[in-house]
Amino acid sequence: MFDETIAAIATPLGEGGLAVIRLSGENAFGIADKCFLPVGKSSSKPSAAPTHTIQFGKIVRGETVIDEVLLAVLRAPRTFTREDTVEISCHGGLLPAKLVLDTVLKNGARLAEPGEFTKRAFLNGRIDLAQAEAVADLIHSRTELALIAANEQLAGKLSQRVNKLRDDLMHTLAHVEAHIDFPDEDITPDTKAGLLRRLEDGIVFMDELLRTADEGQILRRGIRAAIIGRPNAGKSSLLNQLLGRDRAIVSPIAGTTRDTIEETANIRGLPIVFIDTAGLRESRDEIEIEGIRRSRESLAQAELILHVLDASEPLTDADKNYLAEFSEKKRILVLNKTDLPSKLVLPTPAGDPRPAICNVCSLSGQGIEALKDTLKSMVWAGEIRAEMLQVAISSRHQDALSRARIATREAADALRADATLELVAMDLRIGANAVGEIVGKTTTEDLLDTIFSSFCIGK
Ligand SMILES: Nc1nc2c(ncn2[C@@H]2O[C@H](COP(=O)(O)OP(=O)(O)O)[C@@H](O)[C@H]2O)c(=O)[nH]1
Ligand SMILES: [Mg+2]
Repeated sequence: MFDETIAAIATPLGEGGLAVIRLSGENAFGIADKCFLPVGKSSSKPSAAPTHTIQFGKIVRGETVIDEVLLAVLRAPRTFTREDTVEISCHGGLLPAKLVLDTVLKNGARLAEPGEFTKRAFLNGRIDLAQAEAVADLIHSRTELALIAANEQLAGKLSQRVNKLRDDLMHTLAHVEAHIDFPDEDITPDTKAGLLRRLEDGIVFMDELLRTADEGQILRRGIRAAIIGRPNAGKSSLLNQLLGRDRAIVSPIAGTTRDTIEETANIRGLPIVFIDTAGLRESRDEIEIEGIRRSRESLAQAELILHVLDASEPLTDADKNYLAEFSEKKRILVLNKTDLPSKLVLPTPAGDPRPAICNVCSLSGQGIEALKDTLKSMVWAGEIRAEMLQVAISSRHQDALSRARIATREAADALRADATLELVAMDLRIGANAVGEIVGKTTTEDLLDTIFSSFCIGK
């Protein structure tokens, strides 16, 4: 389908045991032939090798040997891109990988753009758009649950549902259009009822998919949880406990944390981005003031607040201010320093929703497991069900589905009100197109660019 043969380093840049250079396109074997020298009796030049075999040899540039490599020969169409593909495993230093890439480029390949291999897999019809996105989700997944969800989407679980939805809409559209073509035949009440039922079923189905958007968001992006509280309450100690390692500096000197620290932890399978904020107290110190400004900023974006209170001291005005200020947010009051005698008396918790309360000792880690359970249940209501992971939609899917839902609703209302069938048909077409965007049946070049440019080079 494409004239150009593309190439890229598919492994991360840096030093490692191996690096892989990938080539895909019509001329992949021709290019490989020019720079690969088979070594040993059982090796042959790429164009002569059977498909799905590995050849041992050297990458050469004229007389110069660049590296000793293993070269995989993969013939179309049983490849990731559905094109002839060569994968060269060379030594993992930055220079060998770069020189091998350089050599194949000099022999006629073009450097691949980010995500171009996956884009070709999509354009050549091997995977649809939702599956292509799942490849990126898989690479970026930060917890096992996110990985399972990405694999389900890659296997086509979401696509199957979306295709069925689109087929149903197209079917109804065809029916309506048939009546437009034969205006003498009115739609019988029975037919109309049948069409309406199908549209309402479609809307219910869209709602079911739309309900998975929060989970999809959590799995892909994580939940942002800000750790707040007055200086020395133990915020940084708590962050370190949640991460299971010393990330933030802990010290008895108030104002130690000046910058906001962000780290993702795997909490019961969910990626949660914890943000250790500088205390929000008034300050004259310029650096601290900037820290406080940033804290305020990340607080505005946080979906969840962990308010740390020092339980070994009575409530201060600063504590009270925090309690009042964040009463609208979803939050957990973390009563820290339970190893010391308790002096804290909490006022009857105000606000809605009521904050959850957890007792912890951030020095020993006592109570942290219970805090993780609370976090998990606040972030993800109910059990993590397998079918949820099958379809958890992304914000792009959510946007397309929401538009499809509006159009389908309007089509149904128009049909019910006996509006002209052209109007019904128009709404149905909008709806079907919006659904089609999810799997890439209807796309624009812009949309594809946006999606694939977020991929890494070599994928
Ligand atoms: N006894 C006791 N001390 C703690 C506990 N958590 C933190 N600290 C101490 O409280 C001080 C302030 O802790 P830090 O995490 O830096 O607080 P931050 O200013 O809120 O980030 C440090 O000296 C910690 O060792 C705890 O659970 N028990
Ligand atoms: Mg701190």
